Amino acid sequence: MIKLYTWGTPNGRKISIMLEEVALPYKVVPIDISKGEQFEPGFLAINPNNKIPAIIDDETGQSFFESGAILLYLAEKSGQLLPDDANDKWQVMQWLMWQVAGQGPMLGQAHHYIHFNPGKSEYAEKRYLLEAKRLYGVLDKQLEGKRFVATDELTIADIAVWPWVSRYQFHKIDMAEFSHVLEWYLRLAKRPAFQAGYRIPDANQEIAIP
Ligand SMILES: N[C@@H](CCC(=O)N[C@@H](CS)C(=O)NCC(=O)O)C(=O)O
Repeated sequence: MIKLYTWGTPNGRKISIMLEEVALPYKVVPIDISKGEQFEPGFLAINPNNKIPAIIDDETGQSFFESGAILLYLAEKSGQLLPDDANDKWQVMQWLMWQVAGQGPMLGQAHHYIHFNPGKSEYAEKRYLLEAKRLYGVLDKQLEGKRFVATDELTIADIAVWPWVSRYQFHKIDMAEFSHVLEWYLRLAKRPAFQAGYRIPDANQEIAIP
């Protein structure tokens, strides 16, 4: 059994969607980051970086933090969503790193300045809006003529990128401008595992549809 420490945010949803896709049994432990539960000592023992998501694998007693590392761990454990073929595997790694080092952090900053604190810094709003558009442009080009981000099949790269795109309204992206991203986003939104994983830990959350 995997214990998943999470909240209803893009990084948290990466892992609940992954667990649903690979059908590994898991138990959800909600960590309400709006109440500061990520700073409690019990959670610090699991993630010294005080952020969700984190997991404990009851089979081994090991705990892991950082969504990219957790996706890799679960792919290896389940034998799914990370191809064996070296070329394909490194395509997945490349787009996974693009997500964890670029798309996620930049869109996260866009949310802070554009969605949660508009009017605080004109410079930051412009900077992160421009960067969000640039990143959508990169993803749109990558998805042209392709069904999935990294290879011909669904992989952990899609699972990493999609939950951040699902917050397109927070970073004020008009999805109509990125038709390949839009087609991919809507297609994955129909998958039962994406729908179930999106509703963790709050069953009332609905996927935004442009
Ligand atoms: N690099 C980390 C980022 C995790 C992260 O930023 N989590 C956010 C929610 S999406 C969080 O826990 N925020 C609480 C805080 O910053 O105090 C990962 O990919 O797991």
